[in-house]
Amino acid sequence: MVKKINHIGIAVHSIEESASLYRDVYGMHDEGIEVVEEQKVKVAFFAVGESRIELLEPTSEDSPVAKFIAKNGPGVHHIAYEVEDVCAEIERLKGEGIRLIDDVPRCGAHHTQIAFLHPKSSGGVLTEMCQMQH
Ligand code: CMX
Repeated sequence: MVKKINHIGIAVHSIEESASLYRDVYGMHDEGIEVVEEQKVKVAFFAVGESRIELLEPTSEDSPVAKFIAKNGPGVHHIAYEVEDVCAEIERLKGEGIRLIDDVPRCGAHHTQIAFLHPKSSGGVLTEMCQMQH
């Protein structure tokens, strides 16, 4: 079952241009930038209590985030819930009849294992389950 909100993903054209709103205006702690090759995104994390805002900048035109921005413009892209065991969560969700994008977990930012649910199966909200690797 879900433990807490790990992060909220926000699609941006440019992390460089967007970061100052979160860092300087909102005063959030900047946790640095990482490229997640597998997801074709560059991500920047800003801490908010136990959770984070994750800015997502596409690294190629066929990135899911590039497609999202082309269709909707920049904005809230997904919500990520933290779980203890992402493989068990995938099986549990399948049993509930939920459509998964990832049947097997893949690598996310900050040493996480992640699996996305299809937004058509999660009330129009792209939803990620993520497991921290200890
Ligand atoms: N939130 C809500 N709905 C979304 C969405 C999003 N972020 N992205 C796409 N959709 C909707 C589209 O609006 C579309 O709906 P309609 O059929 O009503 O028009 C439908 O899902 C299909 O979207 P599409 O634009 O045709 O794009 P694809 O089918 O090629 O891909 C999706 C959609 C969700 C399967 C794909 O974007 C995906 O696999 N996403 C998960 C991976 C991802 O986003 N990775 C980046 C994050 C990295 C990280 O956090 O580490």
